[in-house]
Amino acid sequence: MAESKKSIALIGAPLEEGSGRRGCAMGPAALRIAGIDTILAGLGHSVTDEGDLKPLPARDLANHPGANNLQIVAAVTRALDESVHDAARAGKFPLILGGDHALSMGSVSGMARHAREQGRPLFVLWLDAHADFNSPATSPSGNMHGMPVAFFCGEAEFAPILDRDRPLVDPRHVFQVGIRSVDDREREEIAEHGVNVYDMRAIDETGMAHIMHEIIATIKAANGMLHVSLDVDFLDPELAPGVGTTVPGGATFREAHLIMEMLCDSGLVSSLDLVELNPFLDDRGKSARILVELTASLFGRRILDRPTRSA
Ligand code: Z70
Ligand code: MN
Ligand code: MN
Ligand code: MN
Repeated sequence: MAESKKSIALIGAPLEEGSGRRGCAMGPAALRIAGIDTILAGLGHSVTDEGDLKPLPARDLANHPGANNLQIVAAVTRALDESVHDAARAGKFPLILGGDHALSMGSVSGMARHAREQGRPLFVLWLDAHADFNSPATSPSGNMHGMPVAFFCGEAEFAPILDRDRPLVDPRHVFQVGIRSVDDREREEIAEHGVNVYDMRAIDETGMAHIMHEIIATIKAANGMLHVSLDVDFLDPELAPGVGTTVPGGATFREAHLIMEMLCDSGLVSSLDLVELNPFLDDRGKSARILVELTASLFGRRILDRPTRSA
């Protein structure tokens, strides 16, 4: 039972240029209005809101025909890499309020740098309907929110965005859960790089608890740190309609809640992204509120004051 009180840094990343439509830039505001700071403070954590990122223009980069808004996404990546790394080094838990999923290029790179300095491997839990393993060369859309996993798993094409040793994260340390919309080239790339994928079929056949036990045991055995990246479309669209790319057959509230409770008990999680929330498409704040509920469960809110039977 890891019942530790944390120092949490909220970092707003109102990026929407990585997706094909507007609206995600309002995500950080919606999460704040839904009360993310007060619910975490109410659980006994110390919460500091760092406000929204102020990226510097990436003037060194040219536009790229296969990567829409590359300069904007690169600027946010560099700024978030710094903010997340600074917060983690100061002993804080970086909680990134998104913003579209391209922002994970920056949050994961910042945590990868921190983990390396700590001499521990970084693992990534990717909760998403999509694999997000396209690159400028393979993407059918050019939208960079479909590329962050390829970015940190080492595709060389991304090197001009952030000058780092690649891969930033060992692809075998990436666990994708809830995947149900994968492009043809992504399917090949994921297999080639050895990413661990638990698609919806795996969840239905073996159950979420079994999958999470397996993932948690692997990370514990390696003394790893865990970054969690939660895309709103991981959830079923009936539950969370406030997202640009709804894909039917998503996770239920019970499955998502169980993940958060098991992660909380594991004590492994060091950072979190809440991404793809599009308040313009939401139903009276429903999706923002669900993200806040799930975050509260990750940070120790419990229904009964006892460990789960399986723990
Ligand atoms: C598609 C692409 C995507 C999120 C949509 C979709 C990618 N694979 N990712 N919504 N979060 O355009 O690359
Ligand atoms: Mn995504
Ligand atoms: Mn997605
Ligand atoms: Mn490749």
